[in-house]
Amino acid sequence: MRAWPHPDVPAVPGAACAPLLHDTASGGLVEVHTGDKARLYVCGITPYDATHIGHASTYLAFDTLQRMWLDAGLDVHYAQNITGVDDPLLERATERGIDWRDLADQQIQLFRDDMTALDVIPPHDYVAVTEVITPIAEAVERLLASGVGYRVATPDSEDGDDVYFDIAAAAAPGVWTLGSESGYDRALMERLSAERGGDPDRVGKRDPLDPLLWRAARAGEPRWDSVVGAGRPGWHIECSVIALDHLGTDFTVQGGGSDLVFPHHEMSAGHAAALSGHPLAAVYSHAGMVAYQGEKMSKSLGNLVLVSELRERGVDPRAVRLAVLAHHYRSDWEWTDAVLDAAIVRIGRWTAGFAESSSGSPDARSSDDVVEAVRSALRTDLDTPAAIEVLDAAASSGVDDGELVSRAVEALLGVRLRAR
Ligand code: 5CA
Ligand code: ZN
Repeated sequence: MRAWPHPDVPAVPGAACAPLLHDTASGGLVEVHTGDKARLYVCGITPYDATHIGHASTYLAFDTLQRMWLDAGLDVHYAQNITGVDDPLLERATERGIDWRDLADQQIQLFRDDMTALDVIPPHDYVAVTEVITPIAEAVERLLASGVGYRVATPDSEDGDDVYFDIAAAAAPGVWTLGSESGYDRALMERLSAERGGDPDRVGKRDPLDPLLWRAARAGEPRWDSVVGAGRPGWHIECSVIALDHLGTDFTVQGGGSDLVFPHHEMSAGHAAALSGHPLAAVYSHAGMVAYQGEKMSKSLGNLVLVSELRERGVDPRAVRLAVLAHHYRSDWEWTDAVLDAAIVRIGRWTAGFAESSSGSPDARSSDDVVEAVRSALRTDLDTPAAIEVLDAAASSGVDDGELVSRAVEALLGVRLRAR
């Protein structure tokens, strides 16, 4: 699938090194050992109500990570999926009386336009699940053959039975066992499984937490013929197969919002381990949830602030970006008009503060030092609020090389201050 255009990312002189990142699996900050390459997978949208500020915030978190890697001179390979067929998308299309494929196409295009406006670096591989049904079905077949997949009687389908993943059979200590990514206890897993697309009450499963690998076709639902029968893939196997096909095993970072820690990333890691014998990723990284009007911004609640609506209102996309970056990516925070207003003011101050070099002024700071302080803040788990604080202070005192600081702001925070 076509992604979107690559923004300019200027090179910044000076020494740079790759960031330390919080890893959900180990619970601490880790130095990601990458050699000269970094491989990143970030879970993409389910295209039925894109792009709200919560989505934008998650993609901006991993954009900051990628910018730090590029600054450190690493060769980055980034893959992202599109969950182009899934129950909520089908339900929304039915509600609106349109074909689910048309709804997905519209929303994917809106997402591309929003990511372009926000200067988010595109993935190299942008893959819709609908493009890779065959390799996914083949992976399910391999799991069935190895005894990690099993069929559950599905009387409401005329096309065979659903296939589930046997968590216990897949356990491989040191590679993956239930909880090795999330660290959650069983009670929490059961609650989250029920809330986030699982079906713990499905009769015939070996363990209530076993996730769906393949859904046998039901009347009126999208279906593909495949080696495991007619139907469509489960959710987690989609990301495992796309990630393995494009990045291989043991890639650097698996990312997404914290609502994906369980079951999605836990089970994606489990499926990948069962398919490959290796861990999916070295680090599991999660962005906090953005709320609006007191609750998590979500399509199902409908409390959305859409990037496209802000753009239509004439809001500067750079301000949207900076408003998001004013929050640490791992924190949960709330979008308000005040957050946006503060970012608009900040862009004005930075533009004025770094428009010229104030080398004659006694208070002017060394731009080299400012850039190093920004890098150092970002190096510690992508601390964008700390980087912004450094830049606020530098914009008020003046700097000896405004062009250098503007260049660093554009490269590392993705906010262009210089006129082209
Ligand atoms: N298609 C799946 C992932 S395979 C999915 O979760 N799609 S989504 O459209 O619901 O979300 C896209 C990304 O935005 C995910 O990484 C999700 O964790 C993140 N996200 C969703 N809501 C929020 C929110 N309120 N705040 C921060 N991130 C969010
Ligand atoms: Zn995913």
